[in-house]
Amino acid sequence: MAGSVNDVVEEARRLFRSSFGGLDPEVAVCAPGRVNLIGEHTDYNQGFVLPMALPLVTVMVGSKSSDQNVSIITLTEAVEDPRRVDFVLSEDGASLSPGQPSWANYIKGVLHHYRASPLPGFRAVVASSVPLGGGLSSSASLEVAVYTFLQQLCPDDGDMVAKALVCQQAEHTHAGVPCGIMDQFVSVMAKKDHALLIDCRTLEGTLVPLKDPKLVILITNSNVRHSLTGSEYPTRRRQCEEAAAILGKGSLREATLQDLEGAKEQLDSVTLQRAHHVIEEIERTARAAEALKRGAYREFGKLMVESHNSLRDQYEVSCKELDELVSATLEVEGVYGSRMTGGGFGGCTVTLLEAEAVEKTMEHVKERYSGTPTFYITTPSDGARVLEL
Ligand code: GAF
Repeated sequence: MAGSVNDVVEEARRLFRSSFGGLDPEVAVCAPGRVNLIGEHTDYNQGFVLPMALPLVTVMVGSKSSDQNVSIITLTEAVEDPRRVDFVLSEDGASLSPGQPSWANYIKGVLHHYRASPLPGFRAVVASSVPLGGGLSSSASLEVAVYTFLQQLCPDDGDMVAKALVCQQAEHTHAGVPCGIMDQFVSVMAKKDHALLIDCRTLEGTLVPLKDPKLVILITNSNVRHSLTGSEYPTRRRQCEEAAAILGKGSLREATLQDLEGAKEQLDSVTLQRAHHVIEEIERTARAAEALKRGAYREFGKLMVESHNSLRDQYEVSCKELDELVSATLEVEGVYGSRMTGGGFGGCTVTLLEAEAVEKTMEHVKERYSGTPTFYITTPSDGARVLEL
């Protein structure tokens, strides 16, 4: 995978030195992006999700300053200018309101909701190997990296669930995305060689071993992002809440297909479809985690395909490019399963396959896909951590 953690740190460190008077940063942290193996659009319905952290990370290096001044430079490609922001931490928090450039809002959001005080000023450089807008949680990895950085400057009580919740809150208030908890939770809690089954109702994570030299997890980036993303996500969330309310449930996690059948007359056909996906996907994810524990890859792969089809037909968050990638991938022998991953409308697919089949799968997909794919052969990695300098 392109850009090891060390490479990203070195790049950030060089820029820190050249931008801030030649001094070395005192703190370095990183937080990973994620790929979700199964359990899509279930987190904000209190259901199960099964993501794993990637070796792709957002890095933050920096040092405390003796005043309240904050200066942050980003090395992340494809964000809008300016690449540097400077502000003063004020008592009333005014400097932490969202504004331009938008990449800084994720950082301001975490500063705003941080769980300890008083926060000192600091200088920092942010750099990332997580592709921006690729559906691999570049934003959650930034939020969690910022929180981990602040923990070194002004320690909190170390509660990891609270940390994930603050990062989610930052995304809600400062990026305007009403996301669930999956991305931030896995970026905080993940462990190398494991996927993480998250119960989004109790906020408990269960590690599921995922290390087998005969197995590969392949991410394929469609390299498209449809502009629907912004409006469609909150719409889906609202439809789910409406369905749960009509069914008289606190969330769709509490609902069954029989409940849905019984309330058919009160639900419009679209809301019915959305709820159908969520109820089945929650159950499918629990079954998939069991299958993975048993090493039943074929069974797991079948559930991945069912998940994709349901996201395409019932939840309607796939797109032609993702469908093309999944279909082409499934044509290759040795592929257990493949599906879109993340919010949808572009971004990536995730595929579980025999290690021996990787080369021919990538060749085949390159040939069949109408766009230009990018591949990542990936392994489950650790969550956010402090790095030695
Ligand atoms: C995005 C959100 F940020 C997650 O919380 C989750 O809802 C996902 O879409 C869909 O499963 O990544």
